[in-house]
Amino acid sequence: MKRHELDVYFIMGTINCTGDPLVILEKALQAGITMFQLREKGEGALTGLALEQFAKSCQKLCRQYNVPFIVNDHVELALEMNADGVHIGQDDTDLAQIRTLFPGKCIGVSVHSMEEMDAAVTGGADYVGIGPIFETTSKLDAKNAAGVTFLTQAREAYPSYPIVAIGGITTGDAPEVRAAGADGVAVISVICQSTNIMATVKALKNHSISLNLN
Ligand code: TZP
Ligand code: MG
Repeated sequence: MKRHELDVYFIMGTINCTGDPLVILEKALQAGITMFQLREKGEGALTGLALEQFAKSCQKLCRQYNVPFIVNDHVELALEMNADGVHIGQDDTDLAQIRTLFPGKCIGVSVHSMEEMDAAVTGGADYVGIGPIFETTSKLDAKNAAGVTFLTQAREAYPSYPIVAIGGITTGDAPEVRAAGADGVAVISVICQSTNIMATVKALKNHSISLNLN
């Protein structure tokens, strides 16, 4: 994968949204998110057919905007609907198995230590997610906010490996997180709760990349 695809990585599930999730997703796509992850979990999350239908609607929107559609955890669903990739945590299906199931697809792994990072890289992950950088209310079982210490170490150890930072990131913190080594920011609430998604996504973007590309 290209590192700039991680620039503004929007993650969402229906329980993160007070308004219509598909309207929020489409606004985020129009505003220029570079990657999308469907993370449908927690109390009240969709399951079964309702989940499948919602996932298909999200995938269709992402295709319209040419943005990769990644599925969190639901490996079978991701396979069945030919998603662009999956994102897994340390407690999920083994990376080696996932790599075999998804040849050529994008696989993201959440890591919290150098040991986990080394294992993800050698196991064939396409990118890693590092966090939570700051306090978050979007993940009930999140570890304590870790700041940018490990993110900085990970970047030093892997100078050109795709890394996205996650957890409590707002428009104001994005530059600090990038300066510490992240290729991009993965966010839930700052977009889901935004009253101006266009402005929020623009503010989250890496302005030096956009300046170079335009
Ligand atoms: N993993 C670590 S923190 C987090 C996840 C999924 C939640 C990020 O959400 P928010 O609202 O951007 O803090
Ligand atoms: Mg998981």
